[in-house]
Amino acid sequence: MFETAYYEKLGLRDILEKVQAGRRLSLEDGRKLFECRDMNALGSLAHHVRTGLHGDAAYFVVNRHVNYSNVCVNGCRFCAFSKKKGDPLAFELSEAEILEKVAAQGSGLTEVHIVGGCHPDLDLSFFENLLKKIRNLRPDAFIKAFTAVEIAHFAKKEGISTQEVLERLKAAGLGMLPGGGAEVFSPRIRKMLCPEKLDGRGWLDVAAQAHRLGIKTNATMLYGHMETREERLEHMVALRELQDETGGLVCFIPLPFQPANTQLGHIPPTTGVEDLKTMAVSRLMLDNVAHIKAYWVMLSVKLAQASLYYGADDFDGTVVEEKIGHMAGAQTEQGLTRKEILRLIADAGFRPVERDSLFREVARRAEDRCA
Ligand code: V47
Ligand code: SF4
Repeated sequence: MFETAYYEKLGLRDILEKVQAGRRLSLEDGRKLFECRDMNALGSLAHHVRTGLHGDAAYFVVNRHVNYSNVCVNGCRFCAFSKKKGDPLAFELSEAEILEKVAAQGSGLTEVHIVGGCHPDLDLSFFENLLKKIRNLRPDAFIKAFTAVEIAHFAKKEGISTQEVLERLKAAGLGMLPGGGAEVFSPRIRKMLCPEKLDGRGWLDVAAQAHRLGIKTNATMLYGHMETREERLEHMVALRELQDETGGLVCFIPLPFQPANTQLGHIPPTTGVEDLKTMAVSRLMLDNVAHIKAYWVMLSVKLAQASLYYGADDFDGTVVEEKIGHMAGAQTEQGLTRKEILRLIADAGFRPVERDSLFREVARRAEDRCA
């Protein structure tokens, strides 16, 4: 139960009324929420929405990340993962090495998450063959692969349309696109931090095209670098508009910037309060996106757990091997076991629900429950 007088005192009464009535918040409402210093009041609003959608469920997935290569033609200033060809830290996995990683996971793997840099030489046929082989090797695992940025890169490299790239990859086994590469759509920020990369409009267009082809996507937001809170809100509103149009967004993932080993190493990491605020505002602004992910790799496990009270309903997954955050200084584990995730969610007071990439509940036989 909300105390209206309390929200009145905070200047948030109209927002409380909108949230209670399930009405859409404006950009100005988002500004006020970011300015609110009362974390309990803000968290309660987000928790109300989250609980209305998902009750006491908190989702997780048994997944594995695979980065096929960190060689990238772009040089985003916030990225510590990408390297140029010939750099001692550059890597490129062969098809056999990728398949070995996918095969090494015990039974019960539900999702394979595959991304890499925009590689100058790898052909689309390499990825088509790879997806086909993964599908044969692990018919039970859903393939979530290639950001909208990689899709646009493949199209440019092959001299074909992004539509054709998506169609060919879908035929080879692609299930959905992960949410990376969205960063913040603001042209001001992209010009400063990632001028070579697909622009914000381009990201939204590829996502919309994927949705129209029946390929769902996630969407991320990289925050805590040089963007303003206003630019974060504009990013959320752009995604909300996309979702109104296509309905193809599955999950939104706010990613706190990890500064180490990047060209922005002087920027201090985000604080816990800013992370929780951003989580809560995301939940409240993105009224048409069902799921908000607390990606423990970047947030820390403890803050991801707390995020479940600030609008998040998803804990992501077991991950197994993570490079993008860790090369930028993330101090978290490489992976969590299913058992650890169950404990973290239950200890936070939620009901753990194992899901697949599309958030369909996974029912496990006891013998298929990997550690
Ligand atoms: O696209 C790059 C971001 C993304 C840094 O869809 C950084 O389920 C923080 O998209 N600090 C990759 N972030 C991760 C990603 C993701 C992760 C988990 C689940 C899903 C999903 C998607 O990481 C990149 C970029 O936006 N990134 N550098 C950095 N220094
Ligand atoms: Fe390349 Fe992605 Fe890193 Fe940008 S964020 S440099 S596109 S790997």
